Amino acid sequence: MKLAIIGLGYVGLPLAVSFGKQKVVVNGIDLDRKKVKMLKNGKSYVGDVSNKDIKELVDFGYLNPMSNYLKLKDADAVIICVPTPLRKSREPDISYVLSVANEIKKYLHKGQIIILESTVYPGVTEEILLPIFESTGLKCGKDFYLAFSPERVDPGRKDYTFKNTPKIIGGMDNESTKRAAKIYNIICRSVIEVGSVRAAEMVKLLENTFRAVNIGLVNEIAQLCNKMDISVWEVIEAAATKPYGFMKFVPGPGIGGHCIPIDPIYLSWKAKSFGFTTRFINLADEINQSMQKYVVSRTADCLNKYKKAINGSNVLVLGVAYKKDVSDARESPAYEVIRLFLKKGANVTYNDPYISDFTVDSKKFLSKELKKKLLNKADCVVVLTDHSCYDYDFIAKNSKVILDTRNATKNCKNRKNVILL
Ligand code: SAJ
Repeated sequence: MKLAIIGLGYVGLPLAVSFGKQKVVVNGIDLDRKKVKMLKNGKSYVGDVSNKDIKELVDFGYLNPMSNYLKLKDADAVIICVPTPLRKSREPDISYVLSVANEIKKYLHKGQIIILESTVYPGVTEEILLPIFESTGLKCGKDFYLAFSPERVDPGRKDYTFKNTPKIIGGMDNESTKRAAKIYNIICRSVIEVGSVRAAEMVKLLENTFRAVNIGLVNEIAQLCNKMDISVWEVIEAAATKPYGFMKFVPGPGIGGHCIPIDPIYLSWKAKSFGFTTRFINLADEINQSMQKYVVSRTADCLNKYKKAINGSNVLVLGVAYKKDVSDARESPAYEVIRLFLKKGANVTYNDPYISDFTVDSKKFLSKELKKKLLNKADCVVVLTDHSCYDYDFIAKNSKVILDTRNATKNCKNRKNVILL
């Protein structure tokens, strides 16, 4: 089978590698020529994919990186993994999906199956992609096939892979569903067919809304516990001992990444067209976004202990990636936290071993080497991302005061100067 994967990012590249390892010839298409060049040189830019994997697959011809769509003409299957961000207005932006669909249409041929993996609101596959493809005169379910399959990639996670993570498939018709399932059976141990393409689109949104709402819940509880002088971290650890009926989520500076902060908004936006207000999603979004301001106010409390104001203080931020052990800063809460610190007159520096530079409102910061001097100079150290590679004993020993927003210092011997979110 000749497979084309469009969009070689955090989802598309690992997917291409998984198929390539099963000896499927994958034409990987990405408009970012820098990415294509790196792949051709056997280099990976995604943490979960090694250079060795890329080099071997490219050398053996199982992964052919390219920046044009010509190979679609002989692709049996096309999987779309392009970004679906939000616009500034916080409305869904499916422009990448649309432009790719209009390219696919030029090469659409009998027997081809198109599968959308990019997270969208229910209806995009049926109401937008289907008409584009059928405008060629080809009929879905007879001449070509169309399905949706939500991506379930969790960057940085090692225990769950494509193989052992069940894959949801929803096709426009039975034949489309069956053909899509056949493709994913090559790399996934379990393929779950749902009754419609809209159900499959909704599955992803429920999964990620579930996370956003539960993170919003613990973030609210964290703020309440602080007022009640209770350690929310201790309470969550204890609640997590319950072997059933509880799932652990932890507070933090807010939610980042290209999924959790965005996918629920796709759903709340679509719900409006049904005259429906998704109150849980809106409330979770409000609380999760309020955490950045909360981090800054807690930093003010820390500085207050030393009779200092944020204005004029040296604040060192540790970690700007959206979550630990990843090099991705998309939608990271660090942007708003640093923006607020700057607005209040703090002198901000940061360190993130995964992210060498970080721009906030056109002010470009470079990651400073984490030396004793840098820690000593800070009036307050704020741990925003709990990277595993940090030496938290070293940090605790050499900092005046630390606001730890992730309980990253939980194993430190001496935490007298640590204040938890
Ligand atoms: N976060 C918290 N508290 C938590 C869990 C997460 O504050 O208890 C924060 C993280 O720091 C991060 C954000 O929320 O800023 C999202 O974290 P996440 O663990 O949900 O990680 P993601 O965004 O990488 O979620 C990925 C998603 N997949 C992709 O990114 C391609 C999502 O589809 C998965 O549902 C999720 O992994 C997963 O299931 O772990």
